[in-house]
This record gives sequence, structure tokens and C-alpha cells, in this order.
Amino acid sequence: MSKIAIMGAMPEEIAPLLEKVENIKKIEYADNNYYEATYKGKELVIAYSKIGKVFSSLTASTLLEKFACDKLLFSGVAGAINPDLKIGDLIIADKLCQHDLDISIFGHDFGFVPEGAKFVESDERLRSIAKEVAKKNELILIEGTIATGDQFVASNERKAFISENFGADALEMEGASVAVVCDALNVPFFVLRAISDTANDDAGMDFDEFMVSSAKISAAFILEMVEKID
Ligand code: 4EH
Repeated sequence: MSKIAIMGAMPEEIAPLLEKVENIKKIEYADNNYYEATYKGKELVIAYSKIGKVFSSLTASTLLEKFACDKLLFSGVAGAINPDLKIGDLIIADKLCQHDLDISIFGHDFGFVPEGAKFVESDERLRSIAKEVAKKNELILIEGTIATGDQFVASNERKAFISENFGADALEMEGASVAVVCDALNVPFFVLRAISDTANDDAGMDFDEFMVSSAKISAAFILEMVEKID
């Protein structure tokens, strides 16, 4: 049976999970807290990484290498780029990229470095489980590209750059770094985000208003998926 890692970036993104799981055991490691737990007979390790690509890489690596998780699910919130995505809507990443990675002066595409890839694809099987859960609950679930960078985007200009260069549907600050780690270690991973804002001038205010409710939407969906993972 698998041992499933579930991570978020902020405390609010994992709090709704910790409320529902059982047999929680807290372990401190590398200046962070990891929560071993069970849910409907499944073994879980839950953590929030802190914000951004570096902290999320560290947490993903720890979940896989120290805790020996063999699948990783990310749950959290994101800013929307695709105008079909409204606050509270769900998106799953079919692929992820780093919108702030730039060695274009050497003729490379934005988001590309030698021996890396512009896009990292998430696990198809986990995506199909997500689609089953969405269908059963009659929820709309968009599948698309998620762009990650070490910046909270609150500008139409930056959104347009990310849309034009990556065709991204949503943006956040951790997904692609987690994807790179899982891909390198050959561990199936999945990124789910509920929209908290649209990354425009109002993003800061919208985020403050909607992040908790959107984080709950994402976490509830993830727990339904856990039941279906063998
Ligand atoms: O973990 C960071 C959080 C914002 S920073 C990335 N998360 C939320 C996703 C996200 C996002 N990322 C970039 C939602 N909307 C986004 C956007 N741009 N517009 C943060 C938030 N609150 C306090 C401190 N830092």
C-alpha cells in the first residue's frame, strides 16, 4: 500500500486536512513540522513547506527521501490567468513551469535551463482519479498549465507575460519546484489548486478574502482522492 505525501505551502492550506485525519504524530525535521497520520486506512505524511520554490523543494525532497512517500499530492490556492477560472474554482496541473527562470540572454526559452525541461508533466493516473472525483461530485475541474515563480503576482502585465510565454492557466509559487523534485526522483505527483484571486491589481485583497475558503475547497477534494488511491 502506498504512503501518500500531502503538502501545501501555507498553514491554512493544510489545516483543513489536519482537522479530518486520524492518529496524528508530529515529527520535527529540517526546521519544519511533518505530520504522520491515517485517513480511511491510508498512510499519510502532511506538511506545509513555507512559501516559494526553495522551501517547497526542501519539503518535497524530505517527504520523499526521509519519509519514503511514494506519491505526492499538493493542495492549495492559486491566482487565475485563464478567464474561465473564477474564485473558488479548481484547477489540476497537467504540466508545470517556472515563469521566473530566465537565462534567455543565452538564447534559451524562458523557463528552460540545460538538462532541465521547460515543462514537467504530472502523473496521469492521479489526474484521472481527480476527474472521477470531480464527476462524482458534479464539480467543474479545469486541467491546464500551472506557472510557478518566487513572486506574488498582482499585475496584468506580468500575467500577460506568463500567458504568452507559457500558455499558463494559473500561477502560484511552489508547484513547479515540487514537480522538478518528484520527477527527478521518479515519484508520481499531482498539483491541485483552488483559485483565490486573479493575479490582477486586486489580487492582494482578493487573496486575503478568499484564501481560507479556497484552501478548504482544495483540501476537501484531495481527501476524496486519497480514498481512491491504492
Ligand atoms: O504560497 C504563496 C501564497 C501567496 S504569498 C503562493 N500561493 C499563495 C498561491 C497564490 C499565488 N501565487 C502568486 C495565490 N495567488 C497567487 C498570486 N501570485 N497572485 C503570501 C500570501 N500571504 C501572506 C504571505 N505571503
